[in-house]
Amino acid sequence: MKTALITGITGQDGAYIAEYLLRKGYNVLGLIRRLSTQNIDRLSYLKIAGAVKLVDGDITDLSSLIRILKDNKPDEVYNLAAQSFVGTSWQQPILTSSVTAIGALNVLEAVRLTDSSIKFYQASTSEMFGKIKETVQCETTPFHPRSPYGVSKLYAHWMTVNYRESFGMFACAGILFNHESPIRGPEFVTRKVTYSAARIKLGLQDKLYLGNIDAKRDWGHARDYVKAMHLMLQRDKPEDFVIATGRTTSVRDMCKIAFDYLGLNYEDYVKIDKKLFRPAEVEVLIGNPAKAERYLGWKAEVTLEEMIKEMTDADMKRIKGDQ
Ligand code: NAP
Ligand code: F7E
Repeated sequence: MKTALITGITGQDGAYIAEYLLRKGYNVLGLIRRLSTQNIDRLSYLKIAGAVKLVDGDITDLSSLIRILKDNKPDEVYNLAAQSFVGTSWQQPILTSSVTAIGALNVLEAVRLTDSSIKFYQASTSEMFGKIKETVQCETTPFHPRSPYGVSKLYAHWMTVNYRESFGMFACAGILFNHESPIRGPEFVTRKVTYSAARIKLGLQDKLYLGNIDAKRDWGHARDYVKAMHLMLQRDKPEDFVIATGRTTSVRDMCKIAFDYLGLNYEDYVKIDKKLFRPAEVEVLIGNPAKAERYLGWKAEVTLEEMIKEMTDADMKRIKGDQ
């Protein structure tokens, strides 16, 4: 039985990959930071809270990482922990860099110092492409991050490459484009839209305020994307992969999909709030997943329409449950 350590297990992807690895027969460990309230809602939502072993630590604390690796001897480490909200990264750039950039280096160092044969996955991101240099982005597209989050992720990405090249570690980065689900954080735009559309339908809200609705993203489903993380660590050779659907959609059109599903016209409810625009925007992203298709046999399965429907249904159910 293989053992996997997941940092960020309480987040969206951490919960889905834990579910996926448990189904594959893994012993799943999750790093959990000390908080004054318990934060396992996503694990409970997927009904796996009792099936994973939670271990205390923080990716900004190298000694806790070394202790966990020594005590538990995992075969694979998935570094998913981060301050992952782009908007907050301008408000808290130093915290974002400490966690998202240096935190990843701490995990790499802990692996190198403890047992450098442990396979390591880094959660890299399409935000590293930022002000895009090619219309469709792939593994060789040059980077130009546009936020403290993107810059921090680029540092972690290059450290992953560097540890692979310097120490021969099995370290890979998945460059994942946006992926969402019913357990996406409510601050991200898809979930903000599905949650608000459901509240509007139920008469609990009048308007939805958004920022730049002309921005375009390549949106997939988190449940599909975590499979690619695992596949990358099962190969003989560590390499980096773009994980995307190959389709891009504007925030405006994503709103239309969600409101149409509920029989509403989004133009009657969506209003623009200039305060929600970002200091520097990533206008458009669209990934080319050809390398992942060829070498991992991976392909996105869930369409944006199917995912928005699943998210909206889940939000409707939650809101009705709260009433
Ligand atoms: P998420 O829901 O925001 O989850 C982030 C996780 O990191 C949470 O479990 C959080 O714990 C944990 N964390 C934050 N600071 C920590 C610290 N100092 N020590 C230990 N854990 C800490 O993010 P996600 O959407 O699942 O994304 C997973 C990873 O993929 C992130 O690295 C993200 O940047 C990256 N990524 C995401 C996407 C996407 O579209 N979702 C695309 C590309 C890359 P708490 O619950 O305690 O806050
Ligand atoms: O914004 C625009 C916003 O916050 C998407 C993270 O998982 O994916 C995510 O980052 C777009 C942007 O995601 C609102 O300006 C308009 O252009 O949902 P988001 P993100 O910034 O793309 C990448 C791949 C990651 O790695 C990150 O960790 O939507 N937008 N109006 C808005 N966005 C938000 N959040 N809220 C609005 O009101």
